[in-house]
Amino acid sequence: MTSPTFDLVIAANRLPVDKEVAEDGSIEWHRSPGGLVTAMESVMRGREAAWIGWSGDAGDPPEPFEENGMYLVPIGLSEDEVTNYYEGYSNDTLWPLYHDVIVPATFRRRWRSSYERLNQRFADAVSEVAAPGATVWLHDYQLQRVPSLLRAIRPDLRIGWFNHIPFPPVEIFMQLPGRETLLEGLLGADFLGFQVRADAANFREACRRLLRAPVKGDVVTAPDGRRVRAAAVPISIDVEELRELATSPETLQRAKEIRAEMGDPEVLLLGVDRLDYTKGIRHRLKAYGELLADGRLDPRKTRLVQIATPSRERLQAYRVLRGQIEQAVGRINGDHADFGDTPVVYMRRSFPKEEMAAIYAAADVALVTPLRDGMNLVAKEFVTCARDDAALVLSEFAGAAGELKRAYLCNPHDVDRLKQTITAAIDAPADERRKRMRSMRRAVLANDVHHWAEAFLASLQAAPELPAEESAR
Ligand code: GDG
Repeated sequence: MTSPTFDLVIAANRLPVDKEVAEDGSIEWHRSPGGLVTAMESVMRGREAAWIGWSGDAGDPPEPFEENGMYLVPIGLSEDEVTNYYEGYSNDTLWPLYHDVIVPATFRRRWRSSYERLNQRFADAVSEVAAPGATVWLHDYQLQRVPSLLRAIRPDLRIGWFNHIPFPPVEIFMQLPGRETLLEGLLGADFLGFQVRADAANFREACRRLLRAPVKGDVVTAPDGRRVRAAAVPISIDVEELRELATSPETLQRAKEIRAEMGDPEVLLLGVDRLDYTKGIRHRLKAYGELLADGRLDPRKTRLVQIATPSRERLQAYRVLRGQIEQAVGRINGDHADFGDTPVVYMRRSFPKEEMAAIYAAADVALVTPLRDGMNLVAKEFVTCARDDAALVLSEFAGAAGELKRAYLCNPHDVDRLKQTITAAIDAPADERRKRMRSMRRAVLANDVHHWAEAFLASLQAAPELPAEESAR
């Protein structure tokens, strides 16, 4: 049977749905939580589109199916491929390497060949459902070989790729065995989108240094002579939808209850992260623990709510990190808790989005302190949901710092300064915090997720030239 074909094809490591097995054994698919799915929905609305991705289980993939008006094509991964392509090369080689080697990157030759095989499988699957001349939007570090593998079989396609994570400086990228292969893989695209300008510049510099590719402005000339544009298109959130949720009477009521359940603290600090070593959770806890020990914060009147969503739990680095975080939480509470007063409220699970909005609305100060982060959507979500006089402490190493310039910016490696920044945010006059919050809200509104998606597609259509709107600026 031949498959239907589409003018827009999206490929990402994961499908936009999660599998759930009902009590009677039947399979149901539910829309995955998370920004990418929301973002892409706005692009796909009213268009016929296909999405290629892994279902999340090892074994034979289910047949393609339709869900929510979208044609979904599952890619199968064997147990070995989950270990080698996904946990190995993607999450234990590329992820640490692209995040400033916060933990050392592991290099294994068999991971690399598995990555190549999977990227070929994705390219074949895209080719199968792409109509002649279709637009293809590839996502993220798991699929860096797909652009050139796809172009080799389908030169008619317009191919774009967006990187959700940072692209490292060439001195770090150079450590990667077979590094040229990835660069050549990406240069199969027409347009490459990055979170911030520095990432795009790092990529172009890597091409110049390691492939001797000519670079002019944003444009790299690939070894086959094609011109490929690499530029920043910062991702965002659905501001309108989230704002509506955050300002609903139910959410505001729930925000009050959350504070009351914690004994109406004077200062409610908040951290929301995947449990990942890039997020700086340990540094944040260290700073908070010291502020309590120094007597700068009163453990009876202060709470830090830390939500840590479980992530990549089979990888050693993540298991070690979890132990370290839980030890730090235990130590802080052991030193400072009292009956009814628990200075750190640590929750290692995820919450429905309604509850998340209420938690954002309840907090006084959000601590978004990653050691390195492509963008960090939590920062933008907080700004959208928070009270007018709440404050955001934000790491300079998050892509979001480029847009949220009025946050209380910090270097999370510098624990003393981090402590000062946290207390500055807590102590600032409400008026000052309001001014900053207004300015950050404007910044988030000016670039919401719809704007992001349109900007990416416009750049892809216009590549290698600038899209008309941008060149007019
Ligand atoms: C990668 C890049 C880039 C978290 N806990 C819960 C929950 N979340 C949601 C947040 C937010 C998302 O997960 C996390 O997004 P981040 O941007 O903070 O981080 P990564 O997962 O590392 O994402 C990052 C992003 O891709 C997009 O390009 O910004 O730099 O690393 O939306 O709200 N959502 C719900 N319950 C939870 O408990 N419902």
